[in-house]
Amino acid sequence: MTAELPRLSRAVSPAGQAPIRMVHLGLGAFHRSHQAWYTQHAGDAGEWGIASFTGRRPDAAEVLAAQDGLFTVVERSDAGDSFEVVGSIVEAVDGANVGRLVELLAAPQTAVVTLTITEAAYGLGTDDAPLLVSGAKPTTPLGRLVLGLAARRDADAGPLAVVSCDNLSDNGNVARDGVLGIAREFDGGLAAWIEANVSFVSTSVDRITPRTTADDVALVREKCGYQDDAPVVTEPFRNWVLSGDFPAGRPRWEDAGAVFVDDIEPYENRKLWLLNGAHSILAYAGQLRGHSTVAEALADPLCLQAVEDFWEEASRHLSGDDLGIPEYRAALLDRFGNSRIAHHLAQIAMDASTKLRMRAVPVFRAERAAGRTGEAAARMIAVWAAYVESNPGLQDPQSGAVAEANKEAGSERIAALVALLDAELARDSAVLELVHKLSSSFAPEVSANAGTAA
Ligand code: CS2
Repeated sequence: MTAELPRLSRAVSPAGQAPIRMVHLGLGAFHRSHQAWYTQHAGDAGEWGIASFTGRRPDAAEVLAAQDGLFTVVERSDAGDSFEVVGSIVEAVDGANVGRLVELLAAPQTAVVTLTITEAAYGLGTDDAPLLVSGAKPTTPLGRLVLGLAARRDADAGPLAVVSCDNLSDNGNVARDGVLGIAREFDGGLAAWIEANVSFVSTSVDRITPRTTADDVALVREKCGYQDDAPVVTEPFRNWVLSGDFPAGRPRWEDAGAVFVDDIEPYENRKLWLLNGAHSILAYAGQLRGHSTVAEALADPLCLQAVEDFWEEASRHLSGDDLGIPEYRAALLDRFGNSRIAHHLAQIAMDASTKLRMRAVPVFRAERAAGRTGEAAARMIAVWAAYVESNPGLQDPQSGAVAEANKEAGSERIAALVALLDAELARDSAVLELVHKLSSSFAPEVSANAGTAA
């Protein structure tokens, strides 16, 4: 029998309720451990409340709304856990409530829109355009954002900043292109207004945040003495690098450690290649070898070697002493090895065709342009190819095309998969041969347990 405990709320944990000046699209665990955490720790946090909208489902908003937007951040290190209630989300909203989004974006005091809508959501938005024109409610995050920006223009509510926090290189410009593509279809005047009034800020975001589990909920209950149905477990490490203008102001995130730079590209590449690239290698190679978490895969010498090899290749294209690549790599080994954080490889494996385009392709191309084979980058693609052969149902924005590729065999299959990542690489027979050769190197028959079954 579990005792009746009070639900987490502003009555249980008195937190000031800041006025809404930020809107977020993509209310999930990462948003809560990152942008919401940074906003809570800004020196002027009392002036910056967040209205956060879910993506596809209302669930996360319902759970959070029932506890006044409050949730517990559990920072988990090897040394133990620490608990903090975060109160910067003052309104949690079902993403389908486009009316509320429109209302908030039309309000002059709204100054910043942050996005964690996943890499896969930045398509050209061609599906959205007719929906907007016909007056029906858009269902994609960028479609909804465009509708909100149209309302802002109509209300003459002034400029604002859109801040992409998804793991894409040049994410500010990618967001701008996506938004303008939809806006142009909707109304040419709107696109011109957006170009003149909306600043698209690029950022590199980092904080490893696995999905919340029932055990996490039970732990918070036991340690904190209240019922929180939406805690978030994360590592102590966090990083946020931003580049761009905030024409209507922003929270003082620098007080919480955020860094503002003129040229973000080296920081983005460092994070996308070294952290996310290693994650993708571990996701496919690790699962092929029977592992389920990042820490388990990293403890397998074959997987670790594949990561180290990739880091060698990637590091050649990351210049600048202030990037501190050796320290960054050493820190990553520590972070990945934090076995108290159960970061599931299956979660990282999803949406590969978008992720590998950012994580493997640039290094592969740079290595080949320098006259080398790019074998370690090729291996990242190869282990994905091997993984989708035995796991054809893997979630992917191009799942139809992956299924088509899987109907082919041998090098034809590899060619079709590589074509989903990069047309030029797919035309290079040496590339295809290399990826094909490597795709059997982590096959299930050489799994970690293969030699032990006597
Ligand atoms: C991961 C990222 O799921 C994935 O693709 O590589 O979510 C990663 O954990 C974060 O970018 C860490 O900041």
